[in-house]
Amino acid sequence: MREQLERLRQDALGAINGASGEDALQEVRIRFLGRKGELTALMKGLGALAAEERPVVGQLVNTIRDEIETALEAVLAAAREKAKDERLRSERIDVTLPGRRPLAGSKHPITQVIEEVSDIFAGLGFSVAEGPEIEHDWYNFEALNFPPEHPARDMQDTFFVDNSLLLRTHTSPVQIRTMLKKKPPLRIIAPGTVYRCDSDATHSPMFHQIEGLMVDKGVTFGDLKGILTIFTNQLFGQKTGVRLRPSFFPFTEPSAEVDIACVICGGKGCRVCKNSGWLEILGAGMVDPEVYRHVNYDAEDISGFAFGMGIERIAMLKYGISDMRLLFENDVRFLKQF
Ligand code: 2NL
Repeated sequence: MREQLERLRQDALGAINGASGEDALQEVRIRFLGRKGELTALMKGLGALAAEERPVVGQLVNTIRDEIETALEAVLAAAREKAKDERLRSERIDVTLPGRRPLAGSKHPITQVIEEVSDIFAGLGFSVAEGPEIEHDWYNFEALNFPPEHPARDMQDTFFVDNSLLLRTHTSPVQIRTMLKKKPPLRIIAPGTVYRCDSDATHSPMFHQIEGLMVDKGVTFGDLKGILTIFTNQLFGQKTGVRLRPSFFPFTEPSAEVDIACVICGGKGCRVCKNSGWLEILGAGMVDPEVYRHVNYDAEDISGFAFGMGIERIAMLKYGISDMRLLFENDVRFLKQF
């Protein structure tokens, strides 16, 4: 019996040292110490021993069980530790690696110009006004003193929805609506989308405009020139030259076209300014008394100026874009440059 116990001890310790991994060690435990294990089987032979031998061998069984148990625990703990180390190594995160940047969008250059122009005029006391893109003929043409047979009212130039509804051809109707709602003094700009029946390399049927309007007692052409000079200097740089040329619009009298010294050649003459040294960027003028009559303002009491500019043209000049169609294709490779 002692010999059998000694052999079992050797077998168990050998099996423990030869087992790799937790599962294999649990199997060793069951094989030797389990209820149907080898040590339990040997203990059944205790009864056959002489009475004086029994406690001695019993003691030996206990010692061997403890020894196997201790060896198992030690190897098991080492196996668990090793498994944990491997898991930590495989799951390790290098916190010094640069993070992955999420793809960020950017504002469309048209939106950027609208915001920049709006910010400049906000600094001059103007607030932003908005209105519908489908307009009544009266707000788009009649109130602005377009004569009934003016070519702009033609089907060839304007998208009509029906006899009297149309897609606004400028943002002036926003200012008409504002004047009908509010009394002077008034300082507003009206940015927005406008539509004209025109489509080629330099004209899009949908484009963007910002118009402005200032009405108060005693507003003069000098105020017009002063405000628009401050504006162009802020948008294109403090040293940008500005000039006014006489012009005509149905809704202003007198009217002027505002040029800036060419941003490309500085006034020497180049392809962009067609060798003139100047770029036209604004139309402006003193609001015609006929317009005041339509919105029930007293032209004897107040005066004011208005102006309008095309955003696409300003965006092209500011960012050096050579083809307007790039602004409408929405190719991300183009847009992400701004
Ligand atoms: C241009 C010229 C202009 C206006 C727009 C305006 C509006 C009202 C009354 C009088 Cl409600 N005038 N707007 C005035 C002068 C010029 O735009 O070249 N736009 C692209």
